[in-house]
This record gives sequence, C-alpha cells and structure tokens, in this order.
Amino acid sequence: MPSYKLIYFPVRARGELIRLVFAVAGQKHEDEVITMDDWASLKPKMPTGQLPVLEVDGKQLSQSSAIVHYLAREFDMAGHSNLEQCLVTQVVETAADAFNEFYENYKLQDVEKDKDKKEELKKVFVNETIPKFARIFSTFMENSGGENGYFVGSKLTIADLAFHDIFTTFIYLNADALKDFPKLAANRQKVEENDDLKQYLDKRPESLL
Ligand SMILES: N[C@@H](CCC(=O)N[C@@H](CS)C(=O)NCC(=O)O)C(=O)O
Repeated sequence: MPSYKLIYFPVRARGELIRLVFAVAGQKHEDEVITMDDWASLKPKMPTGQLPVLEVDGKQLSQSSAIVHYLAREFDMAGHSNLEQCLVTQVVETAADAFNEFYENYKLQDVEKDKDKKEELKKVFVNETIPKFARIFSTFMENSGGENGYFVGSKLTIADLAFHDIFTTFIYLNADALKDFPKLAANRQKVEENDDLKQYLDKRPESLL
C-alpha cells in the first residue's frame, strides 16, 4: 500500500469526501491540517496554489474530484461498469456543484452588511437551492437503478458519500431538508450504518462547512 497524506484546511468543504473514502476503506493516512497562518508560505509549493492536495508516496495530486475518483477506483467505490461509473460521477459532480452554489451564497452573506438582505440570501438558499438539489438527487436515485438503497449498484460508492456530505451541510441549514425525500433520507441512514464510517462520523464535530 502506498503512503497517503491529505493536506487540507480544518473544514469539511472540498476535502471531506476524501476523508470519508479513507474512513470507509479503513485506510490509514496522515491528515495535515493547514491553518490560514501556515497557508501563505505553503501555497506556492502546491501544484495549483490550492488545496486539497493528496500526496501518494510523496507525489502531489491536486483537484478534489480527481483525487476522489482515484481513491474510489483504488478502494472499489467507483462503480463497476462504464455506465455505473458515469452514474456515480454524475452524483459526485452534482454534489460539487451544490457545494459551489452553497459557498457562493455563504460568501455573499458574509460580505452583506444589511441584516434583512443577509437573511433573504439565506432564505433563498434554504427555500429554493436546497430543494432544487434534493429534486436532482432524487431523480438520480430513481433513474440509476441502485439496489439496497444505494445510488448505484448494490454497494456503497462515492455517490452515496458525496450525497451524504453535501446534505450534512444542507441539513445543518434546514433540519427538514429531506422531509419530502424519504429515499434520500434512507440513503443517508444506510451510509451511516457502515461501521468504519460510523466511528469516523461519531468523532467528527458538527459544522456547517
Ligand atoms: N477545483 C479545486 C478547487 C480548490 C479550492 O477552491 N480550494 C480552496 C479551498 S476549498 C483553496 O485552496 N483556497 C485557498 C486559496 O485559493 O488560496 C478542487 O476541487 O480541488
């Protein structure tokens, strides 16, 4: 087995799916957590000037999506046939789109000085953006032909983990986010039944990001 070192900030954001894959795989890895104070000096040493970076036997890999798919293939969580892999990727990339929309809205709220406008931004996100993504994931769930409550195929893939992760944030914003989507709520529960993952999630502090 190669040695793995994940370099990322002390948030879930674009690094957490990598951590979830390691947790499910039961794969030891080093987690190098970078504070904003350390970041200025490290940034020029990173291939894209951004994180996450995964070092595999010292070789630096960039782009969270590329890293996640690489690890998923290593640990058999990427789907089996070519079609299954596409069905998995569409969920993972939609979760990334959802994160990007969330983060844009979060930054707008952060700079907005007017309290009412700030509240309105949050309202639009909770009442429109989150349900929009829930509907998309629900369509994927219906159309992908997954079995046993999984998005694709009959075992856990990064599709299930990616959906779990983005809806951790969305449920943090609205506890009822999946009220009208029982199959999606059941999928999250199914993911949490994985023993290795459960141990990881039990230790993880609750957070928006
Ligand atoms: N497309 C890249 C985006 C990476 C990215 O935006 N990283 C942010 C943290 S989530 C970052 O490094 N920000 C600090 C900076 O740009 O200086 C990926 O998915 O890995």
